[in-house]
Amino acid sequence: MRIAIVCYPTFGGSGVVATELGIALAGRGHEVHFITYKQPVRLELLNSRIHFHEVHVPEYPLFHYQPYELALSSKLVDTIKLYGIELLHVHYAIPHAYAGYMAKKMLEEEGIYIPMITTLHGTDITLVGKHPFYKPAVTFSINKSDVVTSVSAALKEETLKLFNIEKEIEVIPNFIDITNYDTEFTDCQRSLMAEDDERIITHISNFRKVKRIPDVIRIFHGISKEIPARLIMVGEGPEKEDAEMLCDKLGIKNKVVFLGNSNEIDRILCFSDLFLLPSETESFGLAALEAMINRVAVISSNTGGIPEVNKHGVTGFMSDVGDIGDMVKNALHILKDDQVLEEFKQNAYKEASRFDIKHILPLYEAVYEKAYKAN
Ligand code: GMT
Repeated sequence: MRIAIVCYPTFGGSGVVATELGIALAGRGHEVHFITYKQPVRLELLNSRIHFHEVHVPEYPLFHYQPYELALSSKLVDTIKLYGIELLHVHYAIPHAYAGYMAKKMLEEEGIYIPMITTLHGTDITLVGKHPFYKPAVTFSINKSDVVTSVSAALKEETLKLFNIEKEIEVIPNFIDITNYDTEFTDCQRSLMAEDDERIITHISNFRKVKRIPDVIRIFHGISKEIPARLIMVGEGPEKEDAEMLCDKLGIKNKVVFLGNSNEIDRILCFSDLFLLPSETESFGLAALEAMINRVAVISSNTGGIPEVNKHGVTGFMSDVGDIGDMVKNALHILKDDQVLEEFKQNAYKEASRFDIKHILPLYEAVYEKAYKAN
């Protein structure tokens, strides 16, 4: 099949999932066209079945806001026609489903019918999408999609609760490719980051409010009062500066390293013992899954889709949002004993393998097939 994928090309989970999905689809013989404003961060183009088309938005001084949706829908129309694309898969409802629907309608005027799959990722529903300024457009574009998928059962429930949805929503969880982790890294350079007797705790996110970054720092503070430990913070975002200041205030500056954005998170996770994800809300928690497949135990909140990924008492522990004391207690239970830690690490890997791409890719191919036939 010739498939167009629209996503955010940045470090967010939705872009990562869309990119990895496209690469895997190309591996199965499909021709995949990424259409977005920048080359997605995890996209390597050394494959004749993967194409990238950049959306340009000309700057015009009269416009206070440059019309990206307009440029995207025009680019979709042109690319779909030029390459004979048969199916459009948009990741993240805002504004991709909206622009996709416009493209679909424009193409219909020319006798070209193309099915559109919309995948909901979380913040397009739980944070941004439900805002009254966006809600009518989001509801409309979800209902006008040919197939709607959501990355967790929790996100599906939330969508049905918040919006007036007439469409069936299919749950297709996020995934990882287990073949990349069959064997443990041999060049895992733990000594670069910590002393032998220190536990390594990691957090990876885009440092937005929803991630509760101060909780991450305070959980680590609690842990480091009891055992030797280091915290590695990976990512960039609006909460980063305050987090650096909080580390200074708590006197743990020399135990915390802020690495910024990284394309090599597996290299960091391979020597991590524990992953912290105390988010306010999380539709799935792809970062936790990536930690788990790297044999890292997870301490998280119990919100949204996280319970579908992190198994309480098995791969880590979950606590109520903001219950820092409970998170510290659980982290210490895992970290204080080598044998307990090893058990959690192995469980994390085993549970993560349920989300191997070989189980998930056929689910996407099945919805593509269904949408294509129904069109
Ligand atoms: O979590 C973020 O801030 C990024 C956001 C995104 O849209 O890229 O992530 C959402 O989608 C990911 C991939 O499906 C999920 O794993 C994240 O849980 C979800 N984030 C939230 O719901 C806050």
